[in-house]
Amino acid sequence: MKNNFPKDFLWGASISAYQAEGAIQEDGKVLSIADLSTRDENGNCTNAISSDFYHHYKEDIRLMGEMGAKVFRFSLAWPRIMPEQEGVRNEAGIRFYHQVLDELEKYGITPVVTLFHYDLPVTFQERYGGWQDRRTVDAYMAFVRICFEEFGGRIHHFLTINEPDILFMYGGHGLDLDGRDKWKKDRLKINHNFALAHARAVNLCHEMLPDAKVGPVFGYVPVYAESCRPLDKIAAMNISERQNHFFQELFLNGRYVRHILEFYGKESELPEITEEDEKLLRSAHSDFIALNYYKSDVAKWCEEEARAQEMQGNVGGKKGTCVYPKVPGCYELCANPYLERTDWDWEIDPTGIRVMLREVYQNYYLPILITENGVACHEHSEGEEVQDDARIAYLDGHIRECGKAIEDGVELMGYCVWSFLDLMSTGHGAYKRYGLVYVDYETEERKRIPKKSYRWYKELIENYEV
Ligand code: BGP
Repeated sequence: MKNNFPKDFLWGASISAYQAEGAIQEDGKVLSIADLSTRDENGNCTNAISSDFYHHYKEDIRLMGEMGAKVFRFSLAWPRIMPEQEGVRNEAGIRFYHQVLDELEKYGITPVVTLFHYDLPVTFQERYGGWQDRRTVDAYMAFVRICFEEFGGRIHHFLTINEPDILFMYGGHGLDLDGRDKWKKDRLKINHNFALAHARAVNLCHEMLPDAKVGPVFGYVPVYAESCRPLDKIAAMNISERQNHFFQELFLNGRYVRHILEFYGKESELPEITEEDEKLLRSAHSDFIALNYYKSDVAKWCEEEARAQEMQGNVGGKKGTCVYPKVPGCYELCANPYLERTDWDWEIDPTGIRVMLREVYQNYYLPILITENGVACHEHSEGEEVQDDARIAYLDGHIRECGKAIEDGVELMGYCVWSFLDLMSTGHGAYKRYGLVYVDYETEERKRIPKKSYRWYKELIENYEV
């Protein structure tokens, strides 16, 4: 393989706090709305222990160090750091992250940190009613200020809000605790408040930490037209503008794409956008763009007279159970005959990551960090190494395409596998496994067993080092 990767390329892996830490009510941490939305059929929090990174971080970071990781992307849990009140710190939570940073330093691993990965504390949810209320933005900023004050000397890469675009498209993670209809009505307001929170965090970071870099995280899904029929191209543009471009313009250029705002405004209440908001949104200049990539979509034209169909994701991991959406007069999605799919019906498309990198780079010309890329599999181990050749093939294919994108001229800073270890999936439970390291959920001690892909990635990082 041709080595296009620069010497200082950030090879690494990702997790998020609520999906990996467990200890959800320990040492002063309160529940988050994401904790509430991940209950099993008996009503128990399935991420109560999860991979238990909270108690295993030393072992996990040692494994990361031994793998040769240069970067670790994780999130700081707001309900651990500022659980109850604006500005009131939970010292135990803060200490935990200092200890994580100590371990990372030991192995020379750079932290890249998400400030919000879905875990709004229930305390603030109850007080303000959630992200649809602007007071939640102020509360987030109080949390962000604590993070900058406390960790600013040790963390130099911050991410503001994880995947506002995917949150808008699919909801979940506690955003729809009051029902799907209510969330649908509120989602433009929620998104507007995410954008304000993002802009304020970017500006505060530049003000308090002039040497740090800060940016948004998008979950990008490139879209192909099903055929060269001109209307299929329009359909592909329609969905791509609605799920990708709309959010990038808002978060990166501070600009609402008006006709898409109006499109979504047909079923959601429009947010109040003051002149001050507009000024603020335009004033925030990100230093880099973080992108999460898993799959691509295919779109074709959907006739006006067709019946609308909501997307029904495959949550059970049984191939072929996903139902594609139809939006009459706009687009419909369909299967890609050229691509295999995962058991959760996500298209496996290495070229798509190159498409994404080029599309985003040519619009914004900012350095890009891949903060998530990986594949979920059904896996089981009785103590032996999991032979996850499918994951190796997936990662290998995607990394090769990243190399080609660099050749195409994209400034790519680094690449993080989702996920370093098995953890709670955002919508599909703990048994949708993504990790390079297997976690045995059946045993109390949550035994770690590096998979074959861990060994493979370690070798890759070694060989790529110039
Ligand atoms: C991204 C999220 C991650 C992660 C990933 C996989 O959208 O940022 O938190 O979970 O998707 O998704 P899932 O867990 O639903 O398979």
